[in-house]
Amino acid sequence: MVNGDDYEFRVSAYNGINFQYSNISTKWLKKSPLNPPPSALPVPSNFTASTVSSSRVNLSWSYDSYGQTGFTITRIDYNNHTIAFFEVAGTASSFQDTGLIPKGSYGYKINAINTNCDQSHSIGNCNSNYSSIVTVITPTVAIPTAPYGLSATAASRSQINLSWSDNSSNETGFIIERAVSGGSFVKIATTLTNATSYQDISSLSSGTTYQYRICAYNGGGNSAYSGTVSATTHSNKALNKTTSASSTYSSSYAASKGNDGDITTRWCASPTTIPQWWKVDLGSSRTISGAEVMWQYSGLYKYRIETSTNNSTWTTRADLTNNTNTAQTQYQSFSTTARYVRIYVTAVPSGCRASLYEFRVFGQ
Ligand SMILES: [Ca+2]
Repeated sequence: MVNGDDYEFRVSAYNGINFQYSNISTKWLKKSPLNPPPSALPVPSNFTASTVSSSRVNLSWSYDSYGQTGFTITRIDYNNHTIAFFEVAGTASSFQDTGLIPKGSYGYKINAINTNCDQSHSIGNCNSNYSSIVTVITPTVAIPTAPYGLSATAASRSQINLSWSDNSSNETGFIIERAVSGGSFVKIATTLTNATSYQDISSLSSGTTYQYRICAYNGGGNSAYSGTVSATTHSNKALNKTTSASSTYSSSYAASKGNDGDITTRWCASPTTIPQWWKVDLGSSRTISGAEVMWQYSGLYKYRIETSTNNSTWTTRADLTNNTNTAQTQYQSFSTTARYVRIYVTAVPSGCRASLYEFRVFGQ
């Protein structure tokens, strides 16, 4: 006999002369489930619940592939009454329950289901038993409202300033997150209550675009994120731009060697006498946040960094004529808008000429 086929039966008595059939009785074989699970579905394991905020609980569990089509999750109250019911895909291993209230007491249980299983003719293995109930209590404090209006502005080659609007009255502070080139966001700082700005000076590279997002936080959890914004740190605007100098030792030490991006080539003045100067035309008016010189030697160079908008009137932006720093590379921070930048050398180490490997002007 074949599973599910119909069969008819009749009987008769006989004595070798006459016989007569009984009525026909139709019977069928009991159908097994159409797509029965290979065996009874086991109960999901490692079922845990953890509070994320005063309104959200994260659930997770472990399950291999047993032919399940989904899981049902039941939220229950402290009287073991079901107050919500969720069904998730058979491939899921986590679920976020939202819309909860602060200081709420919740319990959860889960089971695996197989909706392909023929329930009407089940041999009893369609769904697994329920897991044990796990319980949580959400934090007392309501999560803060998300900040808005986040903006990011590059202030220099190594600083980006953030500002935003505080939209919550119960935050402990704000969490600042940063990403580079579409990478993952990483928390870089937390602020105090009511903060509306932050200066990021943590290991930024020049000419690099950074993305930022922020959220408010308190004991109840984190708010939603603000929108994502980005800013690019100032880059070297002097690279390969037109240069000139007070004198040149030889064509091998031309003024253009001072901004060719090569730290093995340098400008060198002709005489050992000072003063000497080297300047660059940025090509157009630029917002400038600082300049960096890499001298030929570590030693005591004294100098001024000057800017001009017309190549004739010069304004001192950094006065190092009383310099005591003997580092080979020196960065000076200043803020202006100009097209021409000049380094005016007033003293060099004994026996040396005015000579620099690279001069960089950082701006937008
Ligand atoms: Ca060079």
